[in-house]
Order: sequence, then C-alpha cells, then structure tokens
Amino acid sequence: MGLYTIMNLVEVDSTNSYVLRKLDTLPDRSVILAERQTAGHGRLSRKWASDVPQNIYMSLVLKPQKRARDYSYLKNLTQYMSIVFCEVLKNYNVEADLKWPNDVLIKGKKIAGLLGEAKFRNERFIGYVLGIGVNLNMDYQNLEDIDQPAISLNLLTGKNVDRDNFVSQLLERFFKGYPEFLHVGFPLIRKNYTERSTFLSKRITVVTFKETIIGTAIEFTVNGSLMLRTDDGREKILTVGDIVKIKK
Ligand code: BT5
Repeated sequence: MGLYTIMNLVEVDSTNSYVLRKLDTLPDRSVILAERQTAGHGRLSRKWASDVPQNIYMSLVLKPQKRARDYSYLKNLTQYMSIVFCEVLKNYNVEADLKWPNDVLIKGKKIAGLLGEAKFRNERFIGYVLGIGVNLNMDYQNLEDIDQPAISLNLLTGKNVDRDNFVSQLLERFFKGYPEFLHVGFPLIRKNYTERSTFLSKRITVVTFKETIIGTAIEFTVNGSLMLRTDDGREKILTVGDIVKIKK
C-alpha cells in the first residue's frame, strides 16, 4: 500500500529535528516537507544548505513493526531511498551515482543527501526518521556557497522542476516497495546499489570515527556494509564512514 500523509511547513529548523521532537505522536508514514530550513543538517552536525525554496527538505516518519529486536536494518532504509530517488531521476533522463553510505552524485557533484536517525527510549524503539534533501531548483550562485561540488536538477534538465510532482513520485515509489524492502532488506537493492557505486574496485580513503583507512573498495555485504581490502591484504567491513578520496 502506498499510503502516506504529507504536512507542509513554511519554515522549520530542520525537518529531521522536528520529527524527532514529535516522534511519539506522529503516526507511521507521516511526511514533513518544508519550504526552508534554518538549521538543516547532515551527519556530524554538518550543514545542509536549505535557504532556497522549491527544493526538497523532507523527513519521513517510519515505525516499522518487526518482531525481532535487531534494528541494524534501519540504516539500510536510506540506501533504499537513494535507489528509489535514482529511479525517479531516470524519469528526468538523469543517471546518478551513489557514494556510500548516503550521497547521490551526478558526475561527481552532489545532488542529494540522506540522513537517517533512530529514536529509542529505555531500549524501546520509538521510530525512525528518514530525511532527504534534494537540489531541484538552485542557481549556480546558490551552489557556489556549498563547500563541495554540488548540482541541481533544474540545471541538468534546463527547466524548473515541479517540486510537489517530484515528491509524489518519490513517495509513491518508496512506499510501494517499502513492505518488500522491510521483508527482504538490503539484498533487494544490492545489485542496483552496486551498479551505481562507481567507486567500487577503485582505491579509496575512508574516514570513520576511529581511523582513516586506505584500500580498494571490493563490494557491499548483504547488510549494505562496505568491504575494503587494505594494502596488507586484510579485509575490512565498514558500516559507517565518509569516503573522502577516490583515486581515478
Ligand atoms: C548529508 O549529510 O548529505 C545528509 C543531508 C540531509 C539533509 C536533509 S534535508 C531534510 C532533513 N532535515 C535535515 O536537517 N537534514 C535532512 P552529509 O553526508 O554529512 O553531507 C553534508 C555535506 O554536504 C556538507 O558538509 C556540504 O559539503 C554538502 N552540502 C550541504 N548542503 C548541500 C546541498 N544543498 N547540496 C549538495 N551538497 C550539500
């Protein structure tokens, strides 16, 4: 079933923060969409440029009912959304690459970022917030203010993009495949995710909380973790991290 409820906000600090504050009462499959965020953020308190309206600043409330008390699959929900997003982009004749774990790039320039945050209280699962920011209608000046190469869909298609139409396509597709994704997990998208991860088989540098690792990107495990082979021949499996360098 593709049912969901959208709430539109004119301005908010961050749609993810808003949802986290209200997660107890917001029903499953609520979607919060804002015109503007005053404190849009990525991981590790990094800023998400959110001043320009008619882009997507959106968070989904997800409260999956699973019997097993293993919540490791939650981190795969952003990966699933990134695949759904790439499929919608195809309708605009745009092909995107994925940069594990949560970036979507067009020819090396970032068009979208995803941020998943889970909330627990006394070990009880309250819910999961799946945030997505997409540049749909930015100009080059807006993009220059971002501290890494970025791009916006309108600059690729040559015309303004209807945000609400894009959002509908994204949400319809997301919720259509969502029950199956909950059931099957990352293996459902592993092939597609692998094909779009153009850094695989290249030498990359990954920064994690603990260390900086250089190695060859090998593949994704069935859990969506990244397997690397370091120069001394050891295999490393990473669940989070930032790919800071990809050797051509
Ligand atoms: C992300 O973080 O890419 C996740 C961004 C999630 C944003 C959404 S918007 C709705 C919801 N509410 C929120 O507050 N957040 C979510 P990360 O991997 O940490 O990347 C952050 C980096 O992306 C920044 O340090 C910049 O280099 C770059 N960046 C910032 N704004 C950008 C933009 N509009 N387009 C492309 N890149 C951007």
